[in-house]
Amino acid sequence: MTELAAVKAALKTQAVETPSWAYGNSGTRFKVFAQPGVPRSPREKLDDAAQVHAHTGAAPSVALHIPWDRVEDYAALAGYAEERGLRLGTINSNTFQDDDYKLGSVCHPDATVRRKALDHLFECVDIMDATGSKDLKLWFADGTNYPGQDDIRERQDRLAEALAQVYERLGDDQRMLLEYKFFEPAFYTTDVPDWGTAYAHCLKLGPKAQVVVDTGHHAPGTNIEFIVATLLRERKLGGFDFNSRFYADDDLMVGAADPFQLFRIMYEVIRGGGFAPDVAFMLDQCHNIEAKIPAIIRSVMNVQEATAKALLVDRDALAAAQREGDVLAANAVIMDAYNTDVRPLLREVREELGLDGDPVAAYHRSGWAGKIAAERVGGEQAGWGA
Ligand code: LRH
Ligand code: MN
Ligand code: MN
Repeated sequence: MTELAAVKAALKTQAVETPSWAYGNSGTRFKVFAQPGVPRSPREKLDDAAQVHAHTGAAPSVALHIPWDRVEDYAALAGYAEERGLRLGTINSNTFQDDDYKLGSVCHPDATVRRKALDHLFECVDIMDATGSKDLKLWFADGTNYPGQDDIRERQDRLAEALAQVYERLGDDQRMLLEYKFFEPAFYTTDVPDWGTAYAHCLKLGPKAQVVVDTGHHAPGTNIEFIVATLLRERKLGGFDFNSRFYADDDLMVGAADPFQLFRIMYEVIRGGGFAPDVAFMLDQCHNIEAKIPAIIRSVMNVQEATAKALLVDRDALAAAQREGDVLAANAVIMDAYNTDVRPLLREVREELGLDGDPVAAYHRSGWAGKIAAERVGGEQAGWGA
């Protein structure tokens, strides 16, 4: 196989999971701008996700968020997804929207609240059993706002206890992905603020516990690719929540704010052997002002473009320059790959898969946007937090 054929073959295997909540209405705490045609149910979210997959060929699974996607029969929902060429992916737990969770969930000082949170996590594993989902994503809004509010160390003990119980409940082919975030909604301490804390918990728990890197969850200037390289080296990188940020947890389209950073991350993924099914590439985004379905298509394409550039890095030339200590030559190898226009290559890849070379244009031509705007009138529109 020529080198270019190998790059194309790798690109054809890439799958990016899209989040159910990205299809629904979302906004900031200031305003949610409703859009016409937004899904009114988990099934309609899957209908939209099927459009993204149909035009990209690279988004075969959809992450659910419980309770936002609560349904009576999860196995039936999985069947509905399958009929549309999709599968249900990661189950995201939600222990942050009840009044009971004001002081935390699994780290709460009161054992009854901790129990309630734990029961929710068990329910999420039950849902995974019904849907065939492999991954449980855990993000906790737990933390404190004021020094002295609670005991930092004891909160870690409570967290460890809850995680251990969930770990016990996992089946052989199920994993838990622990997501960190340095602040928000808590502002003084966060109980899982960084990759080190997540890693320490996952290491104790065992191989089914892995760290998930949400690219929007770091302090400005953080070298995320270094974290990725380290976690992969320790076999503890479970996956990504991709999005991009200018300020804090902006949840904007991945690769929009800093495509160079996304490329650097993807290079470390490939370098570390993470371009494999056990590292989950997921989006965690909200499309507050832009049309949602084409924005998700664009996001998938942005991941593909960063990946194509990372695959094009001349690893032999890079290694040679690094061995010789030729700083400029090594950097030039990286920049040459980054500066390559990979859009024609990706167009070819899509056409070889029988798809339109331009997924956004194909979506606009399909008439889907007009169809859902006409059909989905009335009823509650699903959204972030609905
Ligand atoms: C937290 C987070 C986490 C949640 C999602 C809605 O900021 O990134 O992944 O589940 O947002
Ligand atoms: Mn996330
Ligand atoms: Mn987030």
